[in-house]
Amino acid sequence: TTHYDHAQVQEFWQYVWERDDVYELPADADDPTYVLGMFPYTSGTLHMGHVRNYAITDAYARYRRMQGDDVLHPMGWDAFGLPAENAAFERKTDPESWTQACIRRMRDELETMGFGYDWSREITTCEPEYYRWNQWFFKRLYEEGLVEYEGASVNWCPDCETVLAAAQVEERDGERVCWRCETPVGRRELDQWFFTITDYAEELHDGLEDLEGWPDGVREIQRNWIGRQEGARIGFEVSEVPRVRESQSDSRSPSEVQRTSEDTSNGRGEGTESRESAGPDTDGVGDDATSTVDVFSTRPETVYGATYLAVSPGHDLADELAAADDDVAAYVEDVRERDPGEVGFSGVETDATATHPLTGEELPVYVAGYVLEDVGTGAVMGVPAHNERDHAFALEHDLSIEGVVAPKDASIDVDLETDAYTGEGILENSGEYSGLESGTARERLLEEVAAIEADVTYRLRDWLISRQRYWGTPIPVVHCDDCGRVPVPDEDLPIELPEFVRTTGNPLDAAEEWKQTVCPDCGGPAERETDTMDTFVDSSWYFLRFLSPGLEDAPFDTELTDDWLPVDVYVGGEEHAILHLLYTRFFTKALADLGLLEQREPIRELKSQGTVLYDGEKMSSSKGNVVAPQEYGAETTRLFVLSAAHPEQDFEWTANNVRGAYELQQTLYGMASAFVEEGDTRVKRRPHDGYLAREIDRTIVAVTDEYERFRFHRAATEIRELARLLRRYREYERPHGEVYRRGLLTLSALIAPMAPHLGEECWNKLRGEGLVVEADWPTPESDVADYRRERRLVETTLADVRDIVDTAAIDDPERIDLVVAQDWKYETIRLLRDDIDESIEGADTESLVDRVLEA
Ligand code: ANZ
Ligand code: ZN
Repeated sequence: TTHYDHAQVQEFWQYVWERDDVYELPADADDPTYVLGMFPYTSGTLHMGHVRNYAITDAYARYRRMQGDDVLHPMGWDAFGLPAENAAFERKTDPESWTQACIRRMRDELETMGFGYDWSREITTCEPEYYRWNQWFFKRLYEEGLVEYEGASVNWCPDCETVLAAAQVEERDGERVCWRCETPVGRRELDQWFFTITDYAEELHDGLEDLEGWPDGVREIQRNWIGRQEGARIGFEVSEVPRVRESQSDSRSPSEVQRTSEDTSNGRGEGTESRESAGPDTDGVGDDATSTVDVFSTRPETVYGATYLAVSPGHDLADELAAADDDVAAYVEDVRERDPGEVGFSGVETDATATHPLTGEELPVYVAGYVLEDVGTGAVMGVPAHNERDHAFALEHDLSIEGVVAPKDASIDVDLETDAYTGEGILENSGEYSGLESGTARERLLEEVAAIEADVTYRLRDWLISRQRYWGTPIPVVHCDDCGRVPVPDEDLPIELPEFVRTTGNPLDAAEEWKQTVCPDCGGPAERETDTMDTFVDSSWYFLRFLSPGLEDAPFDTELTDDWLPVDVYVGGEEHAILHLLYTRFFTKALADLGLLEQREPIRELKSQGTVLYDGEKMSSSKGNVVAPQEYGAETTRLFVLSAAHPEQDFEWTANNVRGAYELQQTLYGMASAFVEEGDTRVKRRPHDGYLAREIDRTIVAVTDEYERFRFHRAATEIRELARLLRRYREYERPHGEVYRRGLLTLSALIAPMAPHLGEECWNKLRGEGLVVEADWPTPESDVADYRRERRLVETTLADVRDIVDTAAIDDPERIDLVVAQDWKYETIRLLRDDIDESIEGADTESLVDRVLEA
């Protein structure tokens, strides 16, 4: 039969592959090629985005395997997270059962698509064997000083009932919304756990430069997110800081007091400078009447234009001033509960004054909501003349505006009463620096003034990992009245989740029995931390676990990671540019500093795959425009998603294009079947068999090149062309048995990475034994080093012949057909080409055509 019955063919080969363990990494592999697709979130069913993602990694993994590499191509489940909790709530089940059901279904779907994974390495993040290592890492990071616990004004999603990391808040139509449910996000004041990713801001930024295997777009997004800014730190003496009353410090818990003396002005420091040196000198607060407040500025040369100092409501100075001044206290409290959008240019003047480091002038000190707690030092010098936000603040609070930079070009109109002038120019009203260009003044100020020091800050915030939800990794800490926060000893890990209870709020809070425990330090009563970890912790290191998934006494085998990392090729959706891909870089670096890894970057080559569209919109269940992957059979779907476009481009799902993929399968299958059944071949060689043989070689070289570059769509085009050529050859005459068979076998092998069932079926028909997944990648028989040049030659020759035919105005359509349509005669024509060229001028064209035809 010549009809390709995909269901039957799929089932059969999937059975054989599994029986023969063809995707299992050989035990003696010493440096396998690591091909990884971002593991799926266990949402319930596979969608077209997954299929595209995994078709890409699978095609590449299969290609590398046929090239002789040992290939590590594993799969697992990103199984923690809020959707499971919500689904469990709605369906009156529990997250565990729901998630396991999702996994069963999705694993089935992946297998139906014929993706070749080493299932012996499957990992599931919601299982204690996995998440115990999240707890273990938490403890190592904690010991290394990379974990902080602190009160912060944080993003809160009222719908998900949990806080969100900065990177999980998205801007949509000018509103700040939850990345998951798109609900507008509010603020909450809460004690939370953070990983201090900002300690790595510099390395995360600078390392992007060397990630040559990453798309420029992703690197740019990360660069912007990290937001490196060069500038200066300027110290202002602040005086008349009222004494902190004794009762104030008594009311704090010991841990809070300790934190204040350790931390920076802005709570969580930004940038690379040590925390201790940042912000006001808090030593002895309450005793001294003065302290230094550092501000960060990108334009230190405007320092003579500073007319006030402003600190954020979260700044330590704001705390101190609030303790003595009810107005300040009221403002701070009010503004920290408000959404950032509502804060505007509100502020409150304080009793303190700041001394200008150059003029000695006394400047008013404000607490102002527009000064952000975790940007720079959390304090600014207000330069209303040259900074738009300061200008707006000055207008609102009636502060003076003093111009110190004039545009070089005198024709530029500057009216500082209405607008700030933010450009560069010539300094004025700036003491000995007046008359200098801004750039020069900046350099000299940095050199000459002790209070002004070159500095770099980053926009990056620390990673808030606390979630007030059940379905995640319990944070391995207990709260003891006497000892404070105490990490759970390693030997008590994992701390497993208690049974799920349906309740509003955080189910862990309601799990009284689980919550009540004893303090590992003093043995007294203590409560477990009820926050769980952001699920992005799980995905930050899963690629390491795949190397030694069953390991019981360590998260991974360091001997293997040293040899096998980084991941050679990682493929996933472009939406992960910051969240997952930044966290995973951070984790790798932190683990390297813990001495657990040699590598400092996890991924050598990254491919971010584009979106599958339907009627111009992203295909997604929320839009109701989903084509189920199973609708067309594995082969058609895989071939189509790979041949439609370059992996990084979006493409449109249309029935018409899908048909193209379907027909290619039918053609190949039909040709292989007919060849085997009819056996009508020729033994004696004819000249054009040589051409065909070379076209087969040329296609091998071309397709190999395209696979190397992930251009599956172009590989498919080459395959299609060779198939067409073979078919025409077959239609025209009895084919040469050996050449034609090699052509068909080559096609089966070349298409196998993209359409493995079809490849297997044809290969089996033609050879009767062996598996194409385990076959060697085809190699050319002849030397086709410069196949492109040859191709061009053939094409121009064809064009010449067309010209000849045209000018000859031959009206015998059959003859014309013969000349222009029989591609396989190119070679013969090419041999004649020099002849034709020589005699073409003024020659009898009709006789030329005759000569061509005779040949
Ligand atoms: C004084 C100054 C004068 C500044 C001037 C700019 C221009 P942009 O402007 O986006 O590049 N800044 C520093 N820390 C801040 C904080 N915690 N919250 C809000 N604003 C803060 O960002 C750099 C500028 O943002 C800094 O340089 C500072 O204002 C302000 F003519 O300092 B500038
Ligand atoms: Zn939400």
